[in-house]
Amino acid sequence: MGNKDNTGRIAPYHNAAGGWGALKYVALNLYRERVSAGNLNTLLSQNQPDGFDCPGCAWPDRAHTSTFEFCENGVKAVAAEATSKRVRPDFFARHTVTELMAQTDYELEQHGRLTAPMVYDHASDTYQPIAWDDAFGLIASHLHALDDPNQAAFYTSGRASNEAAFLYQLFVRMYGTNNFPDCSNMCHEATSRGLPHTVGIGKGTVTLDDFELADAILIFGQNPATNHPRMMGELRECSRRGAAIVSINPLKERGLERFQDPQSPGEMLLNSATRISSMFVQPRLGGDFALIKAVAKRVVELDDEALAAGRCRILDTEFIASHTVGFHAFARDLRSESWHVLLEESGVERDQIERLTRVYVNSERVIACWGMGLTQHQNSVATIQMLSNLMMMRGNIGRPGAGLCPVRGHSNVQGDRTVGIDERPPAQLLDRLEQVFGFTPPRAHGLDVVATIEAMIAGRVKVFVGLGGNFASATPDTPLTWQGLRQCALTVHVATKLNRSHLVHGRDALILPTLGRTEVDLQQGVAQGVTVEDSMSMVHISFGINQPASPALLSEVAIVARMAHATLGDGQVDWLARAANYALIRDDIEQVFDDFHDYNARVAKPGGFHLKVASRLREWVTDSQKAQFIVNAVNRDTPIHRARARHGERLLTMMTTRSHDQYNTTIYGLDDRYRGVFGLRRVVFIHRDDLGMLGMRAGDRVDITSVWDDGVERRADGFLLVEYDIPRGCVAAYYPETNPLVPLASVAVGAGTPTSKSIPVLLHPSQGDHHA
Ligand SMILES: Nc1nc2c(c(=O)[nH]1)N[C@H]1C(S)=C(S)[C@@H](COP(=O)(O)OP(=O)(O)OC[C@H]3O[C@@H](n4cnc5c(=O)[nH]c(N)nc54)[C@H](O)[C@@H]3O)O[C@H]1N2
Ligand SMILES: Nc1nc2c(c(=O)[nH]1)N[C@H]1C(S)=C(S)[C@@H](COP(=O)(O)OP(=O)(O)OC[C@H]3O[C@@H](n4cnc5c(=O)[nH]c(N)nc54)[C@H](O)[C@@H]3O)O[C@H]1N2
Ligand SMILES: [Mo]
Repeated sequence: MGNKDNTGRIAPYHNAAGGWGALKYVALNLYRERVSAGNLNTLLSQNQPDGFDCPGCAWPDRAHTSTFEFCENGVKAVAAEATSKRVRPDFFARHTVTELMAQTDYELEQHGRLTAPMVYDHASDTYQPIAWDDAFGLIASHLHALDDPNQAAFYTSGRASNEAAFLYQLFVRMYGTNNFPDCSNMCHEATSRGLPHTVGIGKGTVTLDDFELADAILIFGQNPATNHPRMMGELRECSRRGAAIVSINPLKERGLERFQDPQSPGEMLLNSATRISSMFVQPRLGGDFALIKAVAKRVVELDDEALAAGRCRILDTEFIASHTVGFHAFARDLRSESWHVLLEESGVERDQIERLTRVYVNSERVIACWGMGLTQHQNSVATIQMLSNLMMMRGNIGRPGAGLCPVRGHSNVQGDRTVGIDERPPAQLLDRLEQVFGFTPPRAHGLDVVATIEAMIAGRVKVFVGLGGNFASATPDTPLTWQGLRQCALTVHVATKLNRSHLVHGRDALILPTLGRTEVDLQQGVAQGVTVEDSMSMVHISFGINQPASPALLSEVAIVARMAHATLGDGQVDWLARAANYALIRDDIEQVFDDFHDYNARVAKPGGFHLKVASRLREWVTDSQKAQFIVNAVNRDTPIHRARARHGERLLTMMTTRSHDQYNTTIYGLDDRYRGVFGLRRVVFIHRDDLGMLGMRAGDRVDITSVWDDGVERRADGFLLVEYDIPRGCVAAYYPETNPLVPLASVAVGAGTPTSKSIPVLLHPSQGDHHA
């Protein structure tokens, strides 16, 4: 992945997030992508009632019913799709795959939109054009040649629409497997697996309206100024009306301090800004479980005191009595928990815990938001359940202005799971598929992302199909993953842009270019809309408006339908009829999922509709029919603890995170404005005293190795040290460059998520010359 970016500049950022800086970068991106005048209009149709859903993030928007909402990183996502640059067959003729492998992810992205289906040719080491029918024929022949359908795996990235995802899961289950590795396995899986045990549903319980009523908003492990910029507008309003906003994050994210709203003429002209966080708590990486447990312990103690003094109770005793089970065991566990352990493991001082507890108990209505900072650790499931416990103690679930708010990433990652992309499908879903479509779906659970890679390496998975995404770069343990992909008999990628996964290929390989969400999707002369579900369970329809990047592109729905048709024929399902009219797929979805009743009629209304979330209504779909308090102990024997016992304080915990100029593995530019990094990506953020401890200085270059017990050397070389406000013992760097350091076997208990925010690492003075 090259080290060509090590020539940048480090300059701390002192302004508010957003503001003129955001506008400047928007202009820069539109220029870089050479977005044509016609396509510029696209930006005004983003998230409009009759426009398209922003392919950026899953944060909901009021604009689907009202006015244009401006978002710097939304513009970048749209510009990346609306670019006038093209990768045509002659580009592939001019560059061998080996040559392209030498380019960075940034360079690959810059070539523009894919225009024609391509097949890999061994003799020339190039991709060559192939007719669509021949491409589908090749897929079908590979799938037919397998001894067992479980030798194929079907990946989904969270941009796929409900229609594409539903058809895909139907095809794959009819073919005979539940192997659905999914980007969410690396993302909010701990939320989706953890919450059902406590509140019954693995989704958030709030809507945007709740933000107008909340007295406090706790933001755990999330960087909205970069990853969900539209959330900043909401936080700005909350802050202005006096709500407390607490950021719980090891990194002192500048973007969470102050925000200048590019949509507020007043703020822009006066160059003023709104303070966002009223309090900043910096736990050590992975310390949130202990921190939340400590706050819960204080809540019980304060309630004991209130009870003894005859004051108003701190616990919501009514909610606990009528809606929950397990409180007594939970409270007993909290009372016996050691303060020493909680302080040491959280890395947070006692008086900070006290202040955080006071904010929590003094607020009538609290919303807890969280992102990847909670989900990508070994103890993620337990952490999210502890947060749910804490919220339940004061009845902060299923009440106006209060609730759980997991903030999802990809714009339709939540919808994809809703409509059946699930390697562990509930029996109820399979029963319904069986009834409606008259086939026997496979019952055995399938492979998630990490298990798919393991199975490829072991030769048990031989065909890989990716509906979007960039599997080779997004996944952990890069050299091992690449070995697995290269051992495959066939790799297929449905994509809009060239990426690493197309170059790290199987014996046979296909690149199938597709329409983006911003583009008109005409089927038999009729424009088709696709539906998506945002992070707050709002479902709405999206219509593209730009001309397709190439006349040869097929929609994702069409690609899935024709792949299914070529493989299974049309005996049971008329695939091609569905590709010709997506409303038929929505009718199918309605038949399988009761909550989608009157689907076509309800998405036709501006703003769409809210999918029922039972926990929001205080209906608990758990075994006990109640919300369940869950006891979990602090784990003091994690890989990090064991590595530290071996290496002492030189052992650091590393998080991998996003810069301001990237969308996951897509690198738009080389700046991370709010963190003060310009023109480079290979950096490690580190505490000043850790620099001293290591005998190093800011500006030194280091090589990084990770510590794991399987004898494999994992390394990433040539990183610049940047002094930063981050707890001692913790460091941060960008993904995907650091993915070679994440051991494949290091996953969240109960969710299988790679622990990409707690990697045990050692830093070494750099050996090589990493300048280009
Ligand atoms: N522009 C842009 N938008 C995006 C994306 C993008 O790449 N670019 N990606 C999309 C996707 S798929 C997702 S999932 C989301 C990701 O959005 P986020 O959830 O914001 O993901 P990250 O950037 O990985 O950073 C998470 C934050 O968690 C903090 N953190 C790390 N470890 C810990 C910890 O142990 N405890 C706590 N409390 N905090 C911690 C980091 O300092 C960082 O501020 O954004 C989506 N939106
Ligand atoms: N170390 C580390 N690893 C991580 C993370 C981390 O924080 N740290 N985060 C994880 C998370 S949260 C996630 S969600 C995953 C992301 O994993 P993925 O979803 O697999 O990766 P992306 O980079 O979002 O995929 C980008 C590619 O999608 C294709 N694409 C874009 N738009 C479309 C479209 O409309 N249709 C189709 N078919 N293709 C399209 C383009 O070709 C582009 O190159 O990465 C995970 N990996
Ligand atoms: Mo994600």
